[in-house]
Amino acid sequence: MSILGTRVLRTEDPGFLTTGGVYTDDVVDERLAGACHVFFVRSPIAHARIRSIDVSAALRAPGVSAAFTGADLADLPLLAAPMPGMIDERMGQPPLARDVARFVGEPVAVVITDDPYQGEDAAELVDVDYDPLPPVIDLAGATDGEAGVLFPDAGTNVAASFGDAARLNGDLFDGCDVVVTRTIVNQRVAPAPMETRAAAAVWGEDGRLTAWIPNQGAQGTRTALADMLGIDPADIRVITPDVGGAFGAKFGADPEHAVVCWVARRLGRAARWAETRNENLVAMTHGRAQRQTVTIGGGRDGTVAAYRLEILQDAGAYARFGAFLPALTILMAPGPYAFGRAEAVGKTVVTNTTPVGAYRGAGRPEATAAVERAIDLFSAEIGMDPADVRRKNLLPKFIEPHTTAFGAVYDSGDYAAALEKVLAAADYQGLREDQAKRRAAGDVVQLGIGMSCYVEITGPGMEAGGPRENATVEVHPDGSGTILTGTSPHGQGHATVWAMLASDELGIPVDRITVKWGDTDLIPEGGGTGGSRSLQQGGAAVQQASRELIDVARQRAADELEANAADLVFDTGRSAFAVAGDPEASVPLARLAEEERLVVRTVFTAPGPTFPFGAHVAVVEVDTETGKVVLRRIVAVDDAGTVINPLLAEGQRHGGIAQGAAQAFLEEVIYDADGNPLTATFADYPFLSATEVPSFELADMATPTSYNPLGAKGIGEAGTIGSTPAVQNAIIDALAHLGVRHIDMPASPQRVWRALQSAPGAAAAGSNESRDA
Ligand code: MCN
Repeated sequence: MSILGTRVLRTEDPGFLTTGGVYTDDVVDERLAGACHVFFVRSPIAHARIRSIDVSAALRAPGVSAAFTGADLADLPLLAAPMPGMIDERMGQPPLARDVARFVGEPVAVVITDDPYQGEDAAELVDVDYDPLPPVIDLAGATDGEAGVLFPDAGTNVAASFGDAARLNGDLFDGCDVVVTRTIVNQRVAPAPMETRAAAAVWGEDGRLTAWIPNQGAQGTRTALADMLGIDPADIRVITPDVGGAFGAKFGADPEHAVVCWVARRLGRAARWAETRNENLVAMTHGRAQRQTVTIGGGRDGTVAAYRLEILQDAGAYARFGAFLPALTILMAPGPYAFGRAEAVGKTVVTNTTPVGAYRGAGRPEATAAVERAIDLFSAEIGMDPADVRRKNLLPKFIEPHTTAFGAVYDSGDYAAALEKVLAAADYQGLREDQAKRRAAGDVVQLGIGMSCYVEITGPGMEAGGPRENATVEVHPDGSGTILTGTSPHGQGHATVWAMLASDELGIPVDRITVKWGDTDLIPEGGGTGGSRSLQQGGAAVQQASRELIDVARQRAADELEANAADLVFDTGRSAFAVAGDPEASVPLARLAEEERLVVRTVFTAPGPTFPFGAHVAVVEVDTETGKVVLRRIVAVDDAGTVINPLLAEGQRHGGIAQGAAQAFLEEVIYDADGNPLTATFADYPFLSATEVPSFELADMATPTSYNPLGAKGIGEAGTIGSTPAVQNAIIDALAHLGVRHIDMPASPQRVWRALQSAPGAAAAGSNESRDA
């Protein structure tokens, strides 16, 4: 019987729960003996010319062996956005600031000490003469360049444009009874992984670099390091220790990682670095950071005729992956809806804030948040139940690929079924009745019901011929197995699921299969883990390699049993080949590995990305006197095709939902007008904890994809995408009867309270005027 689809417990957990993980800062290796420690001196000013840096006092401090500034690393290339041609490459990030510091937290120098704790004191003795320049913090100011042009060579603050805003269709909303438009904020958030960034680096006598770095794919980290150090990737070995969360922000490598490697080479000594939480909050890339203008129009019967999305993306101080996010948002702009007409454009600008990068969902949650808010605004305007408006506009079920106006090819979907399922699971009718009672009674604490429908893209790939991943499967003479994978789990449980997939084919118990990743000398190629690509590509590769291994073994078994290969059956129960009709004539798989290694490496290529979808309902209580929001329920349908391990898939949904809900009502990175971060500690950044969320109610739905033999789509980001707009819509819904139409995220008590203060009181939803905070 197949174990696929069963709740196999995570094989990773006994280790984590007993001896604990080995994170980069814990790595013990003789090559790292006597390592020096790197501490970064970071700019306290958002925008300043660096007149001079004097490290002499720091060099006299206890334990300090060296100090370096941007001038020492002036030969190294800039860290550019990974999309050449699309993003202005002059806006790349130097390893250490050269003449200009561009955000609070930007590394401007390093001090090198013998003891890790000496660095912070010594760094204070580095005397940097800053000549403050006017900062550009506000997005609107950044666009027109009035506040200043941050990269004079570029002559503009615009790092990238997606579509031509000047050529938007002036007739798009012709014939609509109702048109609603609003600018909404998809605020900047911090990834805040439990393990902050770190690195350990040493150069061998052969001139090769070995670097231990927490990352989402050692191969991508190797490429990024090679680019930043200007050396051949073949001269780098990246090793990935345990990773304590990444959420998109540990893809590739950051300037700090390159600096640590550079220091190790320069000093001929191993070097280590582990950042503080404060550094992590100001210097690791942030996520989201979009200002969106949605316009939606249609008939009073609820049919949406036209939708427009205009995106202004904050890239932060340097154009890194964040600069590219609008492209993903535009791709998914109409979501699961069959709008008659739709258009979307985007523009990315640089500001004097922390660079923006990928954060769980990267561009797709922003698309969903925009369209789901637009649908609710439209529903309120025409006075129709938002569930009915969604019902009217969702694409009908399809099993053959559907191409959208934005060029996305949705593989399969049944969006209306997901919506009906979640409404039934939530008892939507009952909730509305409860809400009506509280409204009639004028309760201080009102009930809000919000929903979202979404479709997202997982496993996107730039590779010609289709996204792909490799796997190597080996069976050993003792009956155990080893898998090498190009994916890079950091909480997703690939060790368990990849072993399940091989076990299912080979009949080797899960606990006798070792899964390895994250060493570029052992596994030179791999796409890593991001974009929820791993199962549909990496897992599919493991299954394919296992099947190919059985083919190789079959021939060996035929020779051994002096039988025809076609007459052999493989019995997974015994992990052995037997002659059909003569089970006594058999040979175990393990024996076939005795004389010659039984190993297969394969590459699985997908025809394209897959498009998971779902629908969420959130129920909140909002205190109309204090503005406090309590999240009471989240009911979620997340259809990721065939689920291979429900325990892991549910874990991903739980984590994703919590993160997404946190964006709706808690988390936000805030800067003051001078670009000083006001959320640089966990006392100020309201990181979500278990106390703020209820137990989630997960309903099952599985529409298999034909894009891989597993039938699986990605689940790693789904929770984040569906939950944010559901919670935001619920909070606004709680106050809709008072005339509140919109509250920007996060719907903090202050924002909710302010929205209430400016609400027209008893004005019915459906008035022509929109209200917000
Ligand atoms: N799975 C399944 N059936 C499916 C889909 C997935 O059983 N139909 C299982 C997979 O086998 C795997 C897990 O669910 O064990 C997630 O698989 P997948 O959807 O392929 O996503 P990835 O493994 O590629 O994970 C990436 C995704 C992303 S992009 C971010 S960001 C994210 C996330 O995963 N960051 C995380 N989840 C995280 N979880 C933790 N603990 N930490 C992070 O940093």
